Amino acid sequence: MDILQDLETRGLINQVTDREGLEKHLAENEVTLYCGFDPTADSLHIGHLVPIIMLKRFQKAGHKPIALIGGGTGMIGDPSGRNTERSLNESEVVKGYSEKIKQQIARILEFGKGENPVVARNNHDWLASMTIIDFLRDAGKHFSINYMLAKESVSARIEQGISYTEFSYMILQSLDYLKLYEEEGCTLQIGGSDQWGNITAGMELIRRTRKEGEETNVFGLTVPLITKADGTKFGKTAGGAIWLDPEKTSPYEFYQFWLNTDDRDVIKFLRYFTFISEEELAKLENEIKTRPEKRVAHRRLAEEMTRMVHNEEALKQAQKISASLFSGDIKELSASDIKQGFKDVPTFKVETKDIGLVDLLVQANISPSKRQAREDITNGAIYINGDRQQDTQYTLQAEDRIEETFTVIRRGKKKYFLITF
Ligand code: 545
Repeated sequence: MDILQDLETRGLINQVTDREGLEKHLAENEVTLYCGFDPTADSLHIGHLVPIIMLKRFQKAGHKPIALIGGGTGMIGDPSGRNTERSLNESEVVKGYSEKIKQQIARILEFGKGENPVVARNNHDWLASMTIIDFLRDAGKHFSINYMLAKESVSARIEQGISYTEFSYMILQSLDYLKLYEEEGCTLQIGGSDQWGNITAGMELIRRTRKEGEETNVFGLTVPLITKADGTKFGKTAGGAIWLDPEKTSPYEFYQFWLNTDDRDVIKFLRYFTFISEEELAKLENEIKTRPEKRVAHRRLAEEMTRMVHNEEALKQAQKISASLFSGDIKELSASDIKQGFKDVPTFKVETKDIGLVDLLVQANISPSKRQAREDITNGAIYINGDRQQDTQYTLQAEDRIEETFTVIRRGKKKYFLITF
């Protein structure tokens, strides 16, 4: 199947500048394409995944993707899709973010690996050294104010206000497309739907800088915004965004996020984020209909995503933690597993290691009073690291400290508490 057809079937095309022309172009050429990422934060989140994976789809289809890190544009800030002016970051900060984001994209796209490897570029390399005179003469002349004002990214901000800095952003992104067109033969730029204006501005600049009669064959394509069946925003949880950085969102939390996808969204997300064929998707869809309790499709989604963004080892760990927490049998968990799995569990630090269980339950707010604590213990509601403890005289032992660090107390079926020393 040709790549555009595949993208369409997956629902991955929002807008494309010339559908027929692009189809022909892709059929006849090894096309160089790019997508840009501005280092405006220290990590990407799952809202950035669709265009990254899209680059991989083109690579698999034999084309040549470039991941562009916006080390230059990240110093300015894209007004697209935002209703307020951004605050500027120091260049050292932008540099630090660039490195982190590049690493995250590298994990997914495996820079330099395989037949037609994905390459990374950084627009700081050409934008930072451009002089203001050249900018105004060579780029600015090709943009009429009317054209720029008509762009959604600008017109949406006229009332609120927009600085000259952000107003000029589209010219910088256009210069990138021109640069990559001239130096790498790049003829396709992709991005989220918020990037349509910037992408088409770049195409315009390429056309205007050609010699008389010179043909241009450049294209733009955007991916849709991800929507959810329940109408809430994709990728946001009570705890905030789902980050790609394992320090910000642990692989276990990441795995759980996908596992908890609404039944109605699972197949759509598998289509968007994985390379699973329509044939196999039909089987997974059937699983949801016939054996929903098995959660085969949910598991597959969580598995594919965790493996792609993190790695096999992180996936195995996330699965192990999930299984232990589900069954309540946590004996096999290491301190590192516990740190991930019990991140949101109430934590209490004890002063004395050999504290009596009753005192511990009260001090850690697990039971409201000593009387209740004793009752909880004798009733069999209290578990230490997964083992029921019914002795009210029990004192914590060295063996109760997992790797000298944690003790997990469970009250009843599901209430977990973490004790540190
Ligand atoms: C810069 C120079 C270019 C081409 C593109 C750019 C970046 C572009 C932009 N893109 C967004 C972005 O988000 C921050 C990521 C790191 C924290 O602002 N002007 O950089 C997002 N993009 C991916 C998708 C997007 C877009 O990276 O295009 O739509 C989100 O899905 O918002 O020459």
